[in-house]
Amino acid sequence: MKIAFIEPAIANVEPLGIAYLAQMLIDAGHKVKYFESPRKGFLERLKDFNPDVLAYSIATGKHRLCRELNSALRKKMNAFSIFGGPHCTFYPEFIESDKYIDGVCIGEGEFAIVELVNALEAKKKFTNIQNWWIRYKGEIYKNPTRHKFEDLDALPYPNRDIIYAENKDLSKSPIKRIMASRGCPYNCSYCFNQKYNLLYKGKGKISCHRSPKNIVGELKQIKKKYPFTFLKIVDDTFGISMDYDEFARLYKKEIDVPFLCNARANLLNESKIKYLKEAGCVAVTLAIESGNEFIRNKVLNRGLSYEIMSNAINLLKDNGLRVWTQNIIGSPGETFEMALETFKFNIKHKIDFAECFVLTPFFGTAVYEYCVKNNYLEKGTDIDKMSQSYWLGSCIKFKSLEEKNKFINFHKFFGFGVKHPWALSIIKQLIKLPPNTLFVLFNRFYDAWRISRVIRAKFTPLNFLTTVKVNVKFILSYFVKTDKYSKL
Ligand code: B12
Ligand code: SF4
Repeated sequence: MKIAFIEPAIANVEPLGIAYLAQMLIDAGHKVKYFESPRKGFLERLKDFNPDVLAYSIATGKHRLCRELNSALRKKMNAFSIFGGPHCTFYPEFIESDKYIDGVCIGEGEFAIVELVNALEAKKKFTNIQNWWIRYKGEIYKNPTRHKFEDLDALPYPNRDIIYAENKDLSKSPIKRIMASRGCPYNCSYCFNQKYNLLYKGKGKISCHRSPKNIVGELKQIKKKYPFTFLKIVDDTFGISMDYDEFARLYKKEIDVPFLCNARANLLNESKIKYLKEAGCVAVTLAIESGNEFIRNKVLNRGLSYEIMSNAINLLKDNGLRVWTQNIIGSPGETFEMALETFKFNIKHKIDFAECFVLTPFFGTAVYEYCVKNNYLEKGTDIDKMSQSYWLGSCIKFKSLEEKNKFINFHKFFGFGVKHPWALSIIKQLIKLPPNTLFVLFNRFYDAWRISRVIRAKFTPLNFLTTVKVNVKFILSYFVKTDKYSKL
């Protein structure tokens, strides 16, 4: 069968989920192509390929664009439309929102997609396949999830060729990304892992790690075809159950490219940090989320004390690693003074880059339930209106519109203010203005520049221009109106 994976925007990073599924389908004998819809000749190229299946990978927010695009396409072609990714895992009821959605995959997709496409090809019954909610002849069939696939080393490497064939800028990017593990055992209230773990309760290990040999094997393959000078390991919490010693040795010997990874403060210790450093790690992303104890541990359920976070940062810095923190403002019940505690925590610890998000209570998360229970959601909030971004707005109720705007604006100057604390009095005046595009652009470009300072990847002038181009297009994609596909 022919499967077309479709992205409604120009991707600024490789969609790894799609790349994993693509290789599984190719190994099962199917033809796979990847298309980005804003590209020239999108519709003609898609029609030429003549797909049997249209497939979309969606996070909440992006689901609207994909649904509109899919229904515009289905009015022009006969195909079976399937969707997967975090939005479907959180909210499989998405299938009910449009008659052109034929299947929604919950959780891991590798084996589920192959089983479905094989059944479609063989014209066999396909309404009873695990992980799928299927629409067929006016009925919706809801199937349970299968056992989690734990042996990640047994999966084929994700297929980047199909992604880079469509998005040449990504293939040339000096930064590449991999996923070394899946799953996280913590229960932070705003994160999808909590729901994911409930979904897979009794169906396999929560956290699965690839072996260092397998990770390095993939990187060697990428290096040969698509050379890179910097690596981002995008795992939620890198190395939870990894042999650090072996990873450091193999990575240094075979790859030797500087990298960045995410860590959790309570899991770091002197020995792990030494191994990371030895391997070539130059910076670590550490989620602080809130400097206020109540918001951090009662609302966001982080389970981290001030001391643990502080010690981890000091350890990283003492070992010469740069620290990139992640922070959340605008949590339910947070006052501006509480948000300032987060800001000051970052200043006190001289953080290299303080990334900030405005809390988005994704449907299905514990913080969403907390908001509903305590009446913190704006009237009219529903999953279809939820923003794709963590930074353009908020559906949390604040004591006034002015207060809400203050948070939205403070987010735009957070990273800058942490690096330049003298600017706080000016920032306090600026954030009284209505939120505007200028502030958004300032934030996006300042943050991009800070990130470049933290990772210090080697860019040729061409690399640099390409990266700027890719990111500008990505930022613009947030402003895309869904009705644009009616013109297709
Ligand atoms: C790297 C990453 C990014 C990267 C790249 C995203 C990408 N397109 O690949 C960047 C930085 C760009 C990014 C941006 C965002 N991200 Co992000 N991101 C991640 C992260 C850390 C890893 C994603 C990944 O590569 N996973 C590895 C692959 C193998 O897993 P996967 O994509 O889930 O795919 C598997 C299944 O979901 C399924 N599947 C996926 N697609 C499909 C499609 C079909 C047809 C089928 C059958 C199955 C299927 O099968 C795959 C293999 O098992 C996840 C957390 C996580 N642990 O997954 C968050 C995560 C996906 N991101 C999230 C969010 C919210 C965002 C943003 C909205 C944030 C923002 N405002 O900027 C944007 C939106 C991006 C977009 N337009 O979709 C949320 C999604 C929550 C939700 N309800 O949707 C997550 C889950 C983190 C969280 N907060 O809990 N993200
Ligand atoms: S530690 Fe990070 S990845 Fe794990 S549950 Fe918390 S927010 Fe999610």
